[in-house]
Amino acid sequence: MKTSEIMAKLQAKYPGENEYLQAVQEVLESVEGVYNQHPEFEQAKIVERMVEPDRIFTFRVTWVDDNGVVQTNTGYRVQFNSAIGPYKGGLRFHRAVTPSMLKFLGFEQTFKNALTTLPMGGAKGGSDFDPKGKSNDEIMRFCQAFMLELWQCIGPDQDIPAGDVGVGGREIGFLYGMYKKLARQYNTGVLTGKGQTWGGSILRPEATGFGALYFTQHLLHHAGKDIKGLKVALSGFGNVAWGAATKATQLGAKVVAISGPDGVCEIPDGITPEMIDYMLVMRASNRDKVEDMATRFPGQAKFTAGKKSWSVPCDVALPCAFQNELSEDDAKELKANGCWCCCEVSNMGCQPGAIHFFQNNGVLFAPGKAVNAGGVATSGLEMTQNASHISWSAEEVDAKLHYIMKSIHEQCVKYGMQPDGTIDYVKGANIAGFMKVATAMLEQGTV
Ligand code: 2IT
Repeated sequence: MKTSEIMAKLQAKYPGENEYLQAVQEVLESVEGVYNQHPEFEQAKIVERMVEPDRIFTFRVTWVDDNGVVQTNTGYRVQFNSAIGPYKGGLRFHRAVTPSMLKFLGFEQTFKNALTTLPMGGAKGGSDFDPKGKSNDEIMRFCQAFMLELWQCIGPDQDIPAGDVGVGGREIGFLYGMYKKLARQYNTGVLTGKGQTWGGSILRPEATGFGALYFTQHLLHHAGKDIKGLKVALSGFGNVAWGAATKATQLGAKVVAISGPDGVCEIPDGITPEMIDYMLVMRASNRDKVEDMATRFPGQAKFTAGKKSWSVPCDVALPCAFQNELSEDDAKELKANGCWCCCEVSNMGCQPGAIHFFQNNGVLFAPGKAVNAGGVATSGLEMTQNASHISWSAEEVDAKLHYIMKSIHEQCVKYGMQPDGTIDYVKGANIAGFMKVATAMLEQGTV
C-alpha cells in the first residue's frame, strides 16, 4: 500500500472531513513499512477496510428546553471496527460535533482499545448538543431523548458507550435510566462510567487521568527520569484534567497551569487538593469558564484571558482538553520555555506540526491512544465486573490499571524502538494496535 494513494482517494471521497483524514494519515504513515512486509494484508485489502467505519447511525434528537421551546439536535453512533470485540467508545456532547469528528475518534478508539490488552472493538458517538449554560433538567431531557433513538443500536455484547467530552457520570445516569425503561432489562453492561452503587467501576472517573500519569511515569523512567518535583502544565479542567491533576500531585509533581476556552489559570505554587475538588464544581456548573478558579482562589491562581497553558513554563506538558489544542507554535513556545516532555492525554491533542517539532527537537512525546487508554481500559474492567456480577475494590482496579499501562508502554517500546535506541511512541502505539486488529480481521475472513 501507498499512504499517499489511499489518502488521495479518501480526500476525494470525504472532502472537508479534516479530523478524520488527519487521524488516518497519522496511522497509515506509521504502519506503511510493516504493512508492506505482509502481502497477506495487502491481498485482503486490510487497510482499505480498516479506514471505513462498519456503519454509522444518524438520528434526530428533539427535546424541550426550560422555556418550553422545542430544540432539535443531531445524534450519531459510529460503529467503527469489531474485529477484536464488541464496539466500545465514548459519547461526546459538544456544539462542534460532526461525523468527521466522530469518525476520527472511532478510528483512534479502534487502535487504542487494541492496546489495552482487553477484547474491545472501536466506536464513538455523540451529538452537537451544547451543554454550556444548560440546567440539570435540560441535560436530563436531552439525554432521555438521545437514548430514545440510541437504545436500538447498543447492547452489552454489541456496543457499549461511555462518557467523553460533555458526558460524565451524571449524563451516564440519565442515559442508563432511559435505556432500562425502554429495554425492560437491567443490562448493567450496556454503558460504562456508571455510578458506584449500580454497577460502576470504582476509579472509572479517575482512570483516564491516573492511567495517563502511570504511562508518563513509565516513559520518564525509561528515559532515566522521575516525575517527582517536575512542573506540569495541563490544559482543560474537566474529568480528564481532574484525574491527571490528582495523580500528578500525589506523585510529587507540581501542576502549574489549567485552562479553559476562556483562557489559562497559572498556579505558581502548584495546584492544591481544594483547587482539584473545585474543578468538579466548575464542571458541574456548565459555565465552561476556568476564570472561576481564580475568582474562588485569588492569590493562588492567576487568570489570563485568551492564553493557553502552553505559555506557562513547565517540564512536562499534558494536553487534556480537545483535539488539535496544541499547535506547532505552541510546541516551539513550550520548548523555548524549558519543556522537555509532552504526553498527549486528549485524543489527537497535538497538531501534526507540533508532533514533528517535538520529535525533531528532543522533546519526549507520546500519543493519546497510548497515554489515555487507561480510561477505556477501566471501562473494560467495568464490563468484566458487570458480566460476572461482582465488584472490585479501588485497590484491585488500580492494580489492574497499573498493569495495563505498563503493558501499553512495553508494546510502544517493542514496536517503536529506533536504531539509535530512542523510542518513537507514535510509531510504536500505531503499529502495535494495527497488528492486533489487522491479524484478527485476516483470521475472520472477508466480511
Ligand atoms: O476516548 C476515550 O477513550 C473515551 N472517551 C473513553 C471510552 C470508554 O468507552 O470508556
